[in-house]
Amino acid sequence: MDVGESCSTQLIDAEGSFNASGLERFLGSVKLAECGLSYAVVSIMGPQSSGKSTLLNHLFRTNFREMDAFKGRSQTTKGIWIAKAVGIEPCTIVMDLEGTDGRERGEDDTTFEKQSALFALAISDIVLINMWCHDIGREQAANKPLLKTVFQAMMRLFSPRKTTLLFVIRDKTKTPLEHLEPVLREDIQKIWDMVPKPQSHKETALREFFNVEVTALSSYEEKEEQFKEQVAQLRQRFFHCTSPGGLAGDRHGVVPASAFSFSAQQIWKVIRENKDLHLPAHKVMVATVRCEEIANEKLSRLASDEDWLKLEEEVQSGLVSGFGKKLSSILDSYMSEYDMETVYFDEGVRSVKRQLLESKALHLVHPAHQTMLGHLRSKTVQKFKSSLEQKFKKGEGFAASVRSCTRSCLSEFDKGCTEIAVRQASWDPSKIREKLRRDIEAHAASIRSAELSEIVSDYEKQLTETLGEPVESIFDSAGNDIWASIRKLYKRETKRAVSGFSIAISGFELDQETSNKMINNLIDFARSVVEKKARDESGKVLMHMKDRFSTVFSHENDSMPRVWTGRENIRAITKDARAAALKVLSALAAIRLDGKPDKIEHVLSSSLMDGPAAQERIMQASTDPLASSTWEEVSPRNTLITPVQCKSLWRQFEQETNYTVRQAISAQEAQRRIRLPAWVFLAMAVLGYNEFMLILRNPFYPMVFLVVFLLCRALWVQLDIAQEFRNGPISGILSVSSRFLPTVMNILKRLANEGEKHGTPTGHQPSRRSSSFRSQSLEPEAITNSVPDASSSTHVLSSESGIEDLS
Ligand SMILES: Nc1nc2c(ncn2[C@@H]2O[C@H](COP(=O)(O)OP(=O)(O)OP(=O)(O)O)[C@@H](O)[C@H]2O)c(=O)[nH]1
Ligand SMILES: [Mg+2]
Repeated sequence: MDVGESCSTQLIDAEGSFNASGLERFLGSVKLAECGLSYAVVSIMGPQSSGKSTLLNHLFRTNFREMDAFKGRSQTTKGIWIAKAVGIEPCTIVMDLEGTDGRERGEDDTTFEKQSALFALAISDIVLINMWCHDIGREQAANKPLLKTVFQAMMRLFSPRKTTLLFVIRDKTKTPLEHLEPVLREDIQKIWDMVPKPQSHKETALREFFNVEVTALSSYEEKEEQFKEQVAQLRQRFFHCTSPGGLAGDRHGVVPASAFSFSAQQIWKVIRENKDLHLPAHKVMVATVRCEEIANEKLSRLASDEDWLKLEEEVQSGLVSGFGKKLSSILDSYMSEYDMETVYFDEGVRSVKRQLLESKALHLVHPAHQTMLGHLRSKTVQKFKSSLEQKFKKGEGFAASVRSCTRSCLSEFDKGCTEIAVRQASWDPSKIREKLRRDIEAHAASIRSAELSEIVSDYEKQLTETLGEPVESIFDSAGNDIWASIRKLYKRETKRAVSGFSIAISGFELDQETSNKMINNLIDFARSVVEKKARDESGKVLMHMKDRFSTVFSHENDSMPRVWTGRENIRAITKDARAAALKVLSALAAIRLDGKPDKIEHVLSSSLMDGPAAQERIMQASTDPLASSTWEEVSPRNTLITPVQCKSLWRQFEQETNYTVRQAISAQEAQRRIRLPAWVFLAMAVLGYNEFMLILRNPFYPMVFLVVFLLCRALWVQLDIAQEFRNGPISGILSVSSRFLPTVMNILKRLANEGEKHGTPTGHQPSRRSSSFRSQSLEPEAITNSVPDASSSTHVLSSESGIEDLS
């Protein structure tokens, strides 16, 4: 119930219920929370109907209910009422207590009296003790039990400060105050001495607990003017009473105004539970609770702060410039609000709660800071990637580029960390920095390995090109010492590649062991190229041998194709050709990159080239050097063709080349048959001289001779007599005789056709055909004298009639 400006409100009712909501409303309306420590609490105690409410209303211009003098003296104020003093600075809260010794509660029920006295002492700076003047010095005075109650209550309070007890003597008589006061103080001392005290306060003087002040007022009923005047004087003492030396000058242990409501509630709760009231502990408790409340309120306001929420959202999508400053200032504003609101609370408590608030607030914003660090880290990694690529492209050494980029990126990261750092926090970004360093190292390592792989593959490609085909060509040319040439090529190209490779990897500053390993790998690769090529060629060894055989067998020393005239020593030529082929077999039997001497050629030559004699030797020696799968002094790794394989290859080779040799022999024999000895020509000249002269003298004979010659020649060509007789005279005669007549007929028919055509306007045509006939008819002779290629073993001869014949 609010009444007027003083907002008089019942704080505790007669049953002892605390009106918390009423108090909150009251404090809100008087704006006590803004006062900090600058407020005073005054309460009044005294016998029932002793004019307490009347005094307070006059002193503080409050509106406490007073007894209506015309209705008799009965209890007016029940419980405890609270109001604000009007016109007094600082803010003064006035409490009007239920009178003591009231007949309404009965003589024995002093519980509420004691509880309210204790409550008033605990929360008031000044307690007015209202007493009748005529009670002073009286043994059975009404104020004695009251004082006893007050002092006993004080023993339970452990108050850290001195409360002012202002004794207000009502209805003062003509006896001056100077005489009354010593008597009153004596009365008070007597009661103090009588009050049982705890051992620690046995000798404690009253003044150590209270400031005792005494004042006297005239009767309000009888001398109202004087009463008002004296009250006005008394009122002056309440102005700025909280200043040092004032009635409420001792501010130790004052609860901050914002905690007044909570503190009062707690005190009343403790009093009702009949527990001792330890005010210092209570003060700490109040500070703890209030500071916690304030801190929680700040934290929840921070969590929903618009600036913070906006910042938090921005952080999700990338780096936010000025993050550290913005966040620090938001946090700062809430921390300083907390500081302001808790300034009057216990220093220890508020600083503990401040730390707690700060740590909770930092906990709230920490994820955003971490996200920022994450952005910073990924941005730095990207920066490192691009700057490394640029530097490397410019031709700076890889290791040097990595070093300088790492240095600059890490220093940029450190700068970024300083920018996003929150002033209130001491978050250590070293873990993220370490992660960043690992990211950078991992990227550098992956680029290093990719670049090195590319270099390796470039040089491997180069080696494949510079060794592969040249090695193949060496095998093809089948020179004198194939492996010496290969070794020379291998050494030259490997040396060149190794020196280029060493320069290319120097920028990576690899340790000696790694670079040596890579160089060795490259050398091994070069070796493997040669070995692979040798292996490939060894798979085609038979072809190489036949090629070589064919080259030697079918060509003269000057590489011209050999024409079998009948004078050649085919046996010797065959032997030479086979020896050359055996050399090829020997070369392809094993890899000889190390240049170690071996006996492969010797073994092959002695076992395969010496013919039956060798076979005989082998039979006698009981051990065939080629009946083995390994070569002496050659490792299996270097073996391309085993001795056993060589033997079977040689057998196959002989079979396939025998045909070529036979062809050569046949050609030679044919040549020999058609050549007449010289004496035949001499005999013919001597014996046929007369006939020859006869023919020369008669011009008809040469003409007939010419015609006969041409006919015979045409028959020779058409019947391919040389070819027919190649398979023996009998089969030749049979074949020629069966084809003789049709051929003659054919020739005559052609001649007739030619003659007919000769008579027509385009008669020059036959002569051309005839010359063509002649020129073509000479060709087969040359062809039949050449030897077919051993490798193909199939030779196609083209005759004038267009018939294809397999020889
Ligand atoms: N004799 C005398 N009577 C007074 C004085 N002041 C007030 N009264 C009268 O005493 C009666 C009680 O006044 P209240 O102010 O209600 O007294 P109270 O102590 O608040 O009474 P409770 O609240 O019931 O304990 C009223 O009739 C007043 O007129 C005074 O100075 N002298
Ligand atoms: Mg009253």
